[in-house]
Amino acid sequence: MNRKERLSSCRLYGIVDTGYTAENQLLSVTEKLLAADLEILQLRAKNYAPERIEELGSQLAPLCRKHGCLFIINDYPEIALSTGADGVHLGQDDGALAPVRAMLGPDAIIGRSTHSPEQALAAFQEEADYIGFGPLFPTGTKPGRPAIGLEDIAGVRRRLPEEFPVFCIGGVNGDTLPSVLKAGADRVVIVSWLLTHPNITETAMALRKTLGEI
Ligand code: 3NM
Repeated sequence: MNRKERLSSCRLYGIVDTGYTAENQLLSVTEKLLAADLEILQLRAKNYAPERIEELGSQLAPLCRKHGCLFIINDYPEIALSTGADGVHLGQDDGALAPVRAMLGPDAIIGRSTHSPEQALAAFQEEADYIGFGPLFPTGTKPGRPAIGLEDIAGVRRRLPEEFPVFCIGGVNGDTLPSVLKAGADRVVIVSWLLTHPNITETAMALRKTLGEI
C-alpha cells in the first residue's frame, strides 16, 4: 500500500507533543503508542528550534517506519524531507500548499489544520491529503483558540468526499469521544488525554477498536 492508501485507513491520529512529554520520554512514549499499532503519528514541538526538531524527528522516523506507522512532522516541510518523514502538517498561517507539494513530491502526505467549514473545503480544494477540524472543545493544547463545537462536523463530512480524511481534534478524550462520534466524526486526533494516560498502549488500542480501525 502506498502512503495515501495507508492514510485512508487511519482512524486514530496520535501526536507526541513536547508540551506534555518531556524530551527524555519522547522515545518511550512513542514506543508505547507504536505498541498499539498506531497507524499515524505526528511530532509536535512548538517553540523548539528547527535543529532540535530535526534531531528528534530523525530518531522517531525510523522507529515509526519499523512499526509501519506514518510519521508526520508539524510545521516544517524541509524537516519532513530531511528526516524521511511521510509528510508534514501545516496550520492556516503556513502559506499555500502548492510550493510544499512541489518540495515534498506527489507521494508525501500534507495535512492542514482547519477551524471552520469554509477552511475545511478550501484545504480540500488546495489538495491537502487530510485535514484536522477543530478545536471541537476548549483545549489546553491550543490555548486561546475558540472551540467550534460539534455542529459542523456532519455538514463538513457531507460536503467532502467520504474517502477524504477529516480528523476531528481538540478536547477529544474518553468522555467526549461518544458525542464526537455521534456528531458524525469517523476520525479523531487525541493528544493530551492519551499522552497523560497511565496506560497509553491499552488506551490507544481500545480507541482504535472503538473507531473501527481494528
Ligand atoms: N490543533 P488535545 S486543536 C494541536 O483545532 C491541535 O487545529 C487543533 O490536543 C486545531 O487532544 C489541537 O490535547 C490540540 O485537546 C489537540
